[in-house]
Amino acid sequence: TDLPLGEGAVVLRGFARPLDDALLAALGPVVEAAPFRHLVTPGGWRMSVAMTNCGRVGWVSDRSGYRYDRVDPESRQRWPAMPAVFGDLAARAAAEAGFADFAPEACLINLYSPGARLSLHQDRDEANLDAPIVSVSLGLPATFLFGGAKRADQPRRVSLTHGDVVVWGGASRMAYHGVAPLADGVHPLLGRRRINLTFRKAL
Ligand code: MD5
Ligand code: FE
Repeated sequence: TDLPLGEGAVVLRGFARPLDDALLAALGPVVEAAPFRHLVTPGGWRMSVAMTNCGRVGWVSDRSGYRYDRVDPESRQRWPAMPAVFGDLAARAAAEAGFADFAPEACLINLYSPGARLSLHQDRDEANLDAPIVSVSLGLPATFLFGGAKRADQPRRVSLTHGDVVVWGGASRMAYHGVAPLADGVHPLLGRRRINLTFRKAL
């Protein structure tokens, strides 16, 4: 059941569900090599969402700005490789939404604990803005805030639950968006957590 969210965004409800065990198994060694950490924004705020990355480059933020970096600033090593099960899922989801040959270099992994939120922003640190972004929701449900081309556009509230995959293409690629503070709860597989995998053509 693919439902267009509008403006080029397609929700694939439960698309990742059959792979949830495999995704979590692959995530283990990734977070062992590159643990979740709370990044600091250029303005000096500690993000409530904890992040890590896998793939050829990873998204990082610090006092100097946002960037994609080949190296994890914590370990000073390259980010862990993107597990095949991650890349394959992202490519299949993109193809389902009409984007052939989606080969993301970057997978940002966002960890939400109860209360964690992502304020309204655009994703514009990527060199390639024509490619879609694919996001995979796991664990506790989140209220996603889907805005428009301008920050002032009133966002729509969309519930994203375990296994949902969204392909953000077309006009939605540059839409303002965020995540409302995560409501507490317990997910059978992930406990009191939401994990979002965000796949991007960054280079
Ligand atoms: C999340 N992460 O749920 C989201 C999933 C981020 C971020 O926003 O920057 O790490 S990606 C959602 C997204 C990407 C590009 C466009 C749009 C949404 N959109 O048009 O709403 O942790
Ligand atoms: Fe974003």
